[in-house]
Amino acid sequence: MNSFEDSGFVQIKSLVNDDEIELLKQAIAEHHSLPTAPGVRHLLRRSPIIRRLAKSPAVLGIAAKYLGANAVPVKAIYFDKTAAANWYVTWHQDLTIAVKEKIEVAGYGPWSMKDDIPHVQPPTSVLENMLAIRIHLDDCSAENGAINFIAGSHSYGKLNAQEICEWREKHASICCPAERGDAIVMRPLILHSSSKSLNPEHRRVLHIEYACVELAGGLKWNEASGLDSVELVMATEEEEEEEEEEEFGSV
Ligand SMILES: O=C(O)CCC(=O)C(=O)O
Repeated sequence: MNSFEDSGFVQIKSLVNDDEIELLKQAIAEHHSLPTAPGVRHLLRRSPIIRRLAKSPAVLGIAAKYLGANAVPVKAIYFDKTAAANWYVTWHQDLTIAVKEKIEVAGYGPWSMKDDIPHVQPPTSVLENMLAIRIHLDDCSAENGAINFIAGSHSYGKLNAQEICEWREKHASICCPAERGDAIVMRPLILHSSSKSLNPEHRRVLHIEYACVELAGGLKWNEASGLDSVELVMATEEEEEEEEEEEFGSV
């Protein structure tokens, strides 16, 4: 099971270089002041540098390769596992998306709130038209909580607890260590988990989600005003963006 479409994940070596990683770390640090906080949400809105990276030819090109030319970044979140913030992530699929405003629409639910932003489970067809690119800002071995996947599990829609148990019993999992600068591309519906980190090193990951479909009934992706209007989200910070464009030129 070698292709991304079959397995549901693929690793890309050396997507981001050392200079770019330093820039990303600085950009994230501006929003991550509490060492006990496991991460930062909504980084497309918060950071022009992250937006720039998400829309850069190298990174957006990967999303476009699998989702088509309509692929746009819809969410970016950063997390780290350290001695102060360390956790085990049980086997699950990524089923929720962040939207601008709660609107009851058939096929969308249940709803929840995270960081005061409405989140909802969209229909399977939306999740099937998404992927995430996880960019590693540190080396990440099995000991510091590398992500595990069950290959092929993304092709069976939303799985209930019983089905997840069956997948775990019948299929081997694959641990995906990564080096600093590597990326792992994954479908949100793939079963994945990760262990607590067993060493005190940082294990920083920037997780950027992409989609190639509009949402139904007037719902809007929280971090993009619409599939073809990501630029509008950025318009108020255009000048800031222009300054930083130079710095991220090669990504
Ligand atoms: O990076 C990890 O430890 C797992 C993250 C995860 O489970 C997720 O993004 O849904």
